[in-house]
Amino acid sequence: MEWWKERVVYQIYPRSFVDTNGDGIGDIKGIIEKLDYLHDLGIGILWLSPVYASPNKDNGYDISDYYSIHKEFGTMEDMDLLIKEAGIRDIKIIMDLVINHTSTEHEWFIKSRDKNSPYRDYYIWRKGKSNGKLPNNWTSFFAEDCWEYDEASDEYYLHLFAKEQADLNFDNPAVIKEIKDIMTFWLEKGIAGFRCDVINVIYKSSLEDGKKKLALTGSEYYISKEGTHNILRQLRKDVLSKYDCFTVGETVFVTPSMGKDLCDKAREELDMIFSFEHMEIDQYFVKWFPRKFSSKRFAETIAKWQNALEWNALYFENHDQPRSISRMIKDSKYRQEAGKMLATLLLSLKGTPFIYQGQEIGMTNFDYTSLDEIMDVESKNVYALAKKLHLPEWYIEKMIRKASRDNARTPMQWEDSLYGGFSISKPWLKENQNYGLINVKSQQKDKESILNYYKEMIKVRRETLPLLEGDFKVISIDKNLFVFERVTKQEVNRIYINFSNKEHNIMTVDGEVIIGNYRNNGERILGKQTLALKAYEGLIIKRFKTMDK
Ligand code: ISL
Ligand code: CA
Repeated sequence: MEWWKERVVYQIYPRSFVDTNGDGIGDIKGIIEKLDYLHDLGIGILWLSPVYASPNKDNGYDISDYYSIHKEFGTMEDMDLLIKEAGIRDIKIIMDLVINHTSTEHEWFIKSRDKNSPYRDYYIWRKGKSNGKLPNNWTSFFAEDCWEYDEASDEYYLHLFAKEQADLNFDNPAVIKEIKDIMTFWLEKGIAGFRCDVINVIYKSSLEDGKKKLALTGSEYYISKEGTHNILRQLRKDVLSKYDCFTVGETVFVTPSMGKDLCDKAREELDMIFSFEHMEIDQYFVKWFPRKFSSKRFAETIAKWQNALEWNALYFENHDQPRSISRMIKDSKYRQEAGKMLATLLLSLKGTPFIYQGQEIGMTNFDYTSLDEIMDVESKNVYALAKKLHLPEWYIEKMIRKASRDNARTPMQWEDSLYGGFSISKPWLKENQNYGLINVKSQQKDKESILNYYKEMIKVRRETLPLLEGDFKVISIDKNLFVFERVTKQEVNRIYINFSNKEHNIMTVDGEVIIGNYRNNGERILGKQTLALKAYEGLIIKRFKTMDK
């Protein structure tokens, strides 16, 4: 089995992880300081959200130099030391590869403003329509149109995200060559692969007007086009295949069949993908139209993707999503049990699990008191748009509280001291006030904590073959219960997940408890019997050989 299938990944959002020099911004030295913590947790791979030079219009997802480290995060020496120190602890590092766009402060873009520069064609420049309108009717991911006017040449450039993030032109072989060089540079430094940002939208097959939609008008011309597949195969063949590394693609609006085309082994494109369908359970079409979270739909969606792909990238949280406990758990009284239940589920599915910083202690959504405390560019654009549409203030506030990306970006809560131990100064984004209740230090001391459960569950996953490589099989999905199995020729593990704050009776199988948030490991359950699953219980039972089907 490939090493990237066996290991558990931990995503670091460097800005909010640990600040060592007191400027209120997390840094690379801070990550080095916590390597022992991560090793102890059982982490085998780190994914760093972008640490490259960037004017930070989108917190590093707007890169101005792929070959240097953001000053606020430290130096290239710090980065080299991080790779080395992680290696000593057998932790591999993957970088965020953001290539759909660069910052408009990238040297390429600055030069490309000149019509006669060879860099002009690195980006997508177009004349406006003859009636004075934009080159097309596309809308961006961040609640704006997709074109920005440049007076000097009387043309517009395309940006699918913020206007300071200009889309690269992947019809230009020189751009692909640049990307290969960037990848090689980092792989030579010893990193172990890439998380490829919005990778399934990089190639635009046409710039015609799109069919008008509630969001992302024009997306039929760039979601998972053949051009993207070609580029992925090239990057694989010419660069990635020469290293012991892997890729995980962030792929927006993919269906299972598109997903298969992007990461099926035989196609030699990506190794796995982050799909989004299970993150859309509590929304209508776009996240700004919330609906009730349904654990049944959640389980069905997970099962659908488990069955569709050979190997999934498993995640319930990242730097763009609300915190899973705030989002999926109705009864906050059970925060601890529910946090462990979610850990049981995440780490027993088939695929490579990704844990986002703070998830392992059950951090919750941002508890800001005023919209002025929100920093994210997406939230700000949505606010402006909602205002323009005359939506009432209370409704805008409600939308942002529920879906803002800042929910997951508040500083990591290390201990019960000022600013949660993240920094000695006021953090760049306000800390969640519940750091006294939820922090690493107190959970390390508490045997029953979510943190210690994650640690144990990671160990169990590593040591239990069916959880690593077994087939996935649904047993039942109903309103609150998700029951499935992981099956190898030698062993069957059955997983029970209770998504409600009530007890539920189930018929068990004959077996032994591997792990659970209420029961002792090794406890035996003999003979088929009724068992009352407790509120938010997660339980894995190893079935005995004398199996009653
Ligand atoms: O969170 C989202 C909007 O509600 C997503 O659509 C998100 O923008 C999308 O998943 C792309 O995300 C990635 O690329 C963006 C960056 O802002 C995100 O942080 C990154 O994860 C542009 O680079
Ligand atoms: Ca700092």
